Amino acid sequence: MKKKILACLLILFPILSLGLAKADTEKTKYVIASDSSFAPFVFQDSSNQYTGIDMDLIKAIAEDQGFEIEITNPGFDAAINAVQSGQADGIIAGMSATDARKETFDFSDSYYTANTILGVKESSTISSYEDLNGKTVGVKNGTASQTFLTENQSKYGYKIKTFSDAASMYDSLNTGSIDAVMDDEPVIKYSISQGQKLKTPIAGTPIGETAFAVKKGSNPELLEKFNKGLANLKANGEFQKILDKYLASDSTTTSSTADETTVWGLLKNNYKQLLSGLGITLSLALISFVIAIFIGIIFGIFSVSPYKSLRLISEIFVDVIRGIPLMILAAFIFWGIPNFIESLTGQQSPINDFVAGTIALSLNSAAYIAEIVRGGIKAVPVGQMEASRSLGISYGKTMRKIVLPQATKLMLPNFVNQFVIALKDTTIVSAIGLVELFQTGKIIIARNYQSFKMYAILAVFYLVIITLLTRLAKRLEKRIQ
Ligand code: ASN
Repeated sequence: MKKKILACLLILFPILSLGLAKADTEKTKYVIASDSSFAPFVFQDSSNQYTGIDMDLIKAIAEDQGFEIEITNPGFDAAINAVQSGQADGIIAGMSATDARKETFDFSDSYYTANTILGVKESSTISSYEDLNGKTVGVKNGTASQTFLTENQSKYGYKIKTFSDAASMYDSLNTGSIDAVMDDEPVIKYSISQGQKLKTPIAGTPIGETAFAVKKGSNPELLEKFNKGLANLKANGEFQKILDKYLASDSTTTSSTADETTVWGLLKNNYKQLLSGLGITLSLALISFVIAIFIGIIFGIFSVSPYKSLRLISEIFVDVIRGIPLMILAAFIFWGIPNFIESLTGQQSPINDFVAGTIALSLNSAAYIAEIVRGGIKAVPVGQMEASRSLGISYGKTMRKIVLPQATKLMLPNFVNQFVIALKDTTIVSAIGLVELFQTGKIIIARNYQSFKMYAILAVFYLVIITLLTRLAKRLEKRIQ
């Protein structure tokens, strides 16, 4: 067993460490993580740009204090993870400075005070927490609202359903699969002002001051700059202007446009974003598949090797990778490993989300390809190997010249199949915040709540791409055969 674990680490470590970037000690630019949809704090405007109080505020502070920022919007839970694992230097996402969070984050001075509040459909009869008995309340994972719900669950007897993003939560409320949602008061009120048919029957509960945060003990200078910048913006009136822009009753900022209610409108308004998501999806699938073929063939050949140790290595690789769900593998590589390295070395070692996604997909496909290769080689009658060896031809040469050419023909259809699976699996790695096609769709839905039409568009996109690529692969296959 010990041998197995050691061999497994030996296989995985060099592959995983490939994508790890060296941490910068001297920072010239800060990566700031945020929510993907939390209007009016952060949301996409009609031209698909992230905007909102938090976006304007951090940009104004960066300008005031003379530092550069790169903003990522993977969603609240993912943004929290990003800061904890060193992928990002700070988080600004309408985040409440709760006591529990103060254990792991250092917070800036407050720039807002928000309550958590219950939102129900306009037609709902729920008018008190007692009415929630037996009902299901939706909440975003990792939020202060979730803590509030968990703490009061036994008192009121509701069920809690957690969501990774606001779009799926509000969609579930609209479709009736949950009875209520718990979210920040300005957020629910803003969506009502944007035409969402919701109401807030119970007064909100304070959950803490809204503030910018860094990982406890990291980037103290960034926190200091934030505080100084905030004070300056408050003094010169800029901060109030930002608040008024999004919160004043005559505010003109909206998170959706009128013509996003038709399929044509959705396509017209979002085609650039969708194509860029598609580009990421295709790159992820293609690059990871090429790497997977390479690794898969090596392990596949190992699995039929006359040497026991090689067979063992291959067996461990296939068992370990096939035994871990892809989403966990991606999360482990993206958040887990940098976090582990930091705890060992004290140095932040963030890994790029595309690299992490590619490694996860490559390893996953490689395990299946190794099995395809093993099956293909095994399907070539053993007599051929024996006959060749009895003629004095070496094992390697027999493999290359006699067994592999025949096995390859048998494997080709399975390779095509595996590629289609890999392409579909790219949607799973969106969990680490990678904005591929599926995540792009979810971000668009978070803005306009057109889930039926948007998911239908996504389904057609995947269907067309997979059909085209399968046809192409079949043609290639015929040619090779
Ligand atoms: N207000 C939420 C929290 O602090 C943040 C969010 O949902 N973006 O948990």
